[in-house]
Amino acid sequence: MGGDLDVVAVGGQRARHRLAQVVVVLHEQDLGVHRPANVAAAHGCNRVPTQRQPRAWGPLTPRRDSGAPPSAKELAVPTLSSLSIVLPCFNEAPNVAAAVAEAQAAASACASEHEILVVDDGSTDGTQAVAHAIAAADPRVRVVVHEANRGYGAAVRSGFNASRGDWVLLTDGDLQFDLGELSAFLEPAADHDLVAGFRIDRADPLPRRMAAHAWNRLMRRTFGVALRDVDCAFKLMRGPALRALPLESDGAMISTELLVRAQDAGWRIGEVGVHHRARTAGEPSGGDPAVVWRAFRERRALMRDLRARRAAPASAALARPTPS
Ligand SMILES: Nc1nc2c(ncn2[C@@H]2O[C@H](COP(=O)(O)OP(=O)(O)O)[C@@H](O)[C@H]2O)c(=O)[nH]1
Ligand SMILES: [Mg+2]
Repeated sequence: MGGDLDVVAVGGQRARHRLAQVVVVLHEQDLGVHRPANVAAAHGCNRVPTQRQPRAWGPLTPRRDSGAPPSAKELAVPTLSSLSIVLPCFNEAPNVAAAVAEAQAAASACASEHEILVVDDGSTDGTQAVAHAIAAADPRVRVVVHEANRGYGAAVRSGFNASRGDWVLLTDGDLQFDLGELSAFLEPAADHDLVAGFRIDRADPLPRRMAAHAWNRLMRRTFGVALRDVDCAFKLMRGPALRALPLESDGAMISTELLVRAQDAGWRIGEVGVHHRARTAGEPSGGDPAVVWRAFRERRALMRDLRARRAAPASAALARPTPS
């Protein structure tokens, strides 16, 4: 498919008989993204062709009666060679130990080798001390420290830079995802470079969900991001290619930037439906006005940067990932 963006989306819906996930296939012409002509449209008149609804072609991975996701072994899918799980944390002292434990369990089930990277983004609630205590007892856990808070994007980038795995899973340190669902990402990972989660039942208040809906639409129109849940913090990516991406955002814009640069580099991108839990401890700040304002500022910066890069000679383009 040289140079194509062949997006396979593995979706999920809470059906009456528990979850029955569906696999859908989109083709580049459905998405209207990634081609220079569309890029020009995105920046010239601020819109790209509208994404058509994905087409379903079959059921996949029903959940067990217990409601727990099936393991990689039950699904009979190959595990990953090595996996780094990146957990950005800002004031997550009540959550970080359980988040690491859940990440360990998911990584052990889905990868031959793994490491867990806790990125403490200048927390003031003792997150760092908890993380260091866990790391002292387990060499597979590493702590990356920002002395002062630098923002979600900066924390994500520090985690990516420190990672060493053939694969990297980005998720949050606040326990809002069921990392057992990583098993559903393994099959699409075989022929994709990035498998992104999308939240089936987002457990956030209505105003937050409405804002997210508007933001997703804006990201689609501005950048041609062809995914339905841009900010979902459940993304599995090929490590070497990820570490070569020139990411710059320090705030929440990092999620869009990651997807746009991956699309531009010709990554094959898929989607998997994941469940979302309400936060039970700590404070969410993803919807804070300062975070949103920073994201809009970084959106403008990303538009400028993309315009310059896309006008540069083709030799400056990033190499497409090579399957490991
Ligand atoms: N919002 C925010 N989150 C950060 C920051 N640095 C790291 N994080 C982590 O990023 C994840 C998502 O943050 P959260 O406030 O839960 O965002 P939300 O789920 O979108 O409301 C959590 O694990 C945070 O601890 C930061 O500066 N701001
Ligand atoms: Mg959260």
